Amino acid sequence: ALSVSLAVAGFIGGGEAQSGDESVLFSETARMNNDSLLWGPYRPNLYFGVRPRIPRSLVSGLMWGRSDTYTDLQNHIRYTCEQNEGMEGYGWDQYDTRLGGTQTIHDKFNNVDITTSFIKVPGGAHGGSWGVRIKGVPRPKPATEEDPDTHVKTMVVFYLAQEEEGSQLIVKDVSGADWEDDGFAGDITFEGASQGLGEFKVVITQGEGEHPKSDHIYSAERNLDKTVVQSLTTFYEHMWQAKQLLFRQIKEAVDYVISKHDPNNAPPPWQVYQLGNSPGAGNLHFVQRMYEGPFEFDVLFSSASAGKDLTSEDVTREIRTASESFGSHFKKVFQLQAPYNVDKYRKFAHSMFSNLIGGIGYFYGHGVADRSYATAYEEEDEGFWVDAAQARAEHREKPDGPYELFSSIPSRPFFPRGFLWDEGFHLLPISDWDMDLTLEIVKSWFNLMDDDGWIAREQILGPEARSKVPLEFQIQYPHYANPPTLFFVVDAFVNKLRQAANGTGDGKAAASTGSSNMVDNTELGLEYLRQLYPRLRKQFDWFRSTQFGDIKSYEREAYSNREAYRWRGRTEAHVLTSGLDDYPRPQPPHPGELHVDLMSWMGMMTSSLLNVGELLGTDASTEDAAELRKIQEAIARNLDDLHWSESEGCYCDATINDYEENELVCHRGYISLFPLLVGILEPSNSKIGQLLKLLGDEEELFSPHGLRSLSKKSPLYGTAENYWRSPVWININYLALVQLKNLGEQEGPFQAEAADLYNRLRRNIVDTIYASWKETGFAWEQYNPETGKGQRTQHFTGWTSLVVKIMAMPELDVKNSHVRDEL
Ligand code: 6A9
Repeated sequence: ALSVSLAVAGFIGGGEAQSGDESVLFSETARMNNDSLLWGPYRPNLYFGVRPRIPRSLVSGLMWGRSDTYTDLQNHIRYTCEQNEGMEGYGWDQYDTRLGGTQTIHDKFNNVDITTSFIKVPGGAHGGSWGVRIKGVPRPKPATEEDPDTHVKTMVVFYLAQEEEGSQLIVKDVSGADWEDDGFAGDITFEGASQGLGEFKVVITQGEGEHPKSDHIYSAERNLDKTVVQSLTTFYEHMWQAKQLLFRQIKEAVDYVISKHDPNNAPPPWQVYQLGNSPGAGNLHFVQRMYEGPFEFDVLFSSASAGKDLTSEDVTREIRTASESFGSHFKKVFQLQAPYNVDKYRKFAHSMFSNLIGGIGYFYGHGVADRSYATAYEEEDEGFWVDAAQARAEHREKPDGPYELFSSIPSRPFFPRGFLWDEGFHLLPISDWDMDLTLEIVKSWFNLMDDDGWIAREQILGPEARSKVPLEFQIQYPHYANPPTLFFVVDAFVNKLRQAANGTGDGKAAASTGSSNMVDNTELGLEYLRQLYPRLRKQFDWFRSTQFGDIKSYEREAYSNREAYRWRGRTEAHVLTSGLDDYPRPQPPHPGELHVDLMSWMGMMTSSLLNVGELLGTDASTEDAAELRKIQEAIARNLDDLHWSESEGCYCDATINDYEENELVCHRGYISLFPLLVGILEPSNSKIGQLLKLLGDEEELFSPHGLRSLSKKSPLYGTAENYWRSPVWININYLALVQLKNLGEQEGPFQAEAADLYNRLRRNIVDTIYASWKETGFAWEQYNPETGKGQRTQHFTGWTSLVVKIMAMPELDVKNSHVRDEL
């Protein structure tokens, strides 16, 4: 734990000499961030779970399930988010990482709608206090032959676990209670202390709600209509398996009942499953309640150094304040544009954004990496992918870390962990909302960079995260890349800083609708960038030294600077590292292959570094600039020389054919557009015309639901896994929209065409995502280009949430351009 905190501090300090003032300012921002960002529902893999951004600390979680029958409860206790388990949508309707927000969970199977309203109150020296109001409203339950009872009964368990070794959590004023003793009829208070949190108190209020009644004789033995608390002491390693632990404890309760009662005349399930009451000291505490009908209670965490205990009245007030603030902040930050500036789309936009930002998690623990640097991983020879697969099968991986990561995630039920290139997209809407939070996340990712400049693509940290992923998918390889989309975020920050620095009064405010210290206080922002720049540069150098294309068989002289690139780690069927997993590539794989998407990303990184460097004007960045400009020119030239196909009118991957010659391999689709998508083509570049033709052709990429990943005319369209071979992906469509808008807004040969495509694509995308959301209650990983239906991963609230930015982009006026055309 200690080494992790030091590593984090390392970024701030940067190990470099700083002027005293700046470092003071910088740590001031760090402190403010820590205060309002310490706590959160940072366990997004759970329907609801709170933890602080401290490696081992106080964690908590919510479980519930209907307790009408014996089997329901066993099979349908909700805890971790899962797909397709009879949920009619769930997620944050409003959420702000600094204030809190409200989540609703529509649990059809369990006949209950749950609301979790989480709020934070700053104060004191340990990140403030927080509270959550948990509310359940039963759905009407029709009587059936098997189950004539129309009363909905719900078991609710809230648990607290203290992960930090040696620190305890104690139920106040109670110890050594007898198993069969009464439970609690009033509030339950826990007291605890730990290194990171100081002293604190957690109160679980009695709240409202009826216990189910039963006239079974068992009712006379135990007072069953109260809240019970079971305090346990367990190992840190087991704590994440809280649900299994609960089952173990429930089984104990069941065994107890069986030992005393005839199984043929058993008490009803809500009595059988009631835990024994054993409150006291421990590091894991289950608080269990059985309800019939609606219920509501609060969990109130009060930091002692705040000097004042949080109350339910505070929670009521803060829920209101958070909601009001969310609404007005949203209006300012995302000004929804016609035709989406009406209420029904606002609600949708709120939900999409809130789920993205409410999905932010804090992860801690070991990953798994193979740092053997086996020769086969150099992928130099023909047949390299066979040798590499063999080397991987030798399993030379080892635990890697521990690391900590603060990040958003693609999907709570299915991928509740950090993905490098997804994160760059996630942070674009988040940076509009809260730039300081964004920069905190960027920092967290760059703290994961190793000495060579590598950042692992997928962050599966700790046993809980790893338990969801088969071993072969857990292993990270230090020669595998992933698109450097965090550079987009850095660019967004640089542009805001520029605006703020240039602007006076109004301009300044406009640059920072998200009210950001880093933007408002330009010196702070620049200092952040000064510390980040060497890391950006290092990652860039890592790409250049590990993902270079082998162009020795080409006429090397012609290709200045040898700018040409190849993703490492490809197999016959996949280039997972590219992010476009099964998008068709040259076959068979060849070590002389060149990938146009990677070349484009390198161009984008180069421009971004130049952009940062120019703003900073430091000696180092000025020195770098000349070299970077040379690389930029070489990439522009080589893109055309190595990747442009005149006959296809688009960009293509290249390989070495049987005659040892460079040969273009064109699978028309997203890859063909890449230099345009990442924004490295000059608006006057005549090739854009041909790319727009491909993009806009309804027989190729343009569908009523967005751009297809592969041309409908491709023989591989919709084939094999069909993951990136026809479906519509929102991240790529977003990039296309940004570029089309750019072209549509400035005079040039493609202005009218681009504006028209932009307007139509924008509507197709928004309407498609909205319709699916309306119908299913969820955002989806991708959309079917023929039907528009959301598909693959459900509740994919990662880059699909870019729709919020898209709705805030203005429709363009194409009329003028048409007039010009007619003239
Ligand atoms: C494998 C299976 C429970 C695939 O959104 C994350 C990534 C994207 O970065 C990538 O571009 N998704 C896209 O092609 C999802 C990847 C999920 C891998 C999970 C393990 C575990 O089964």
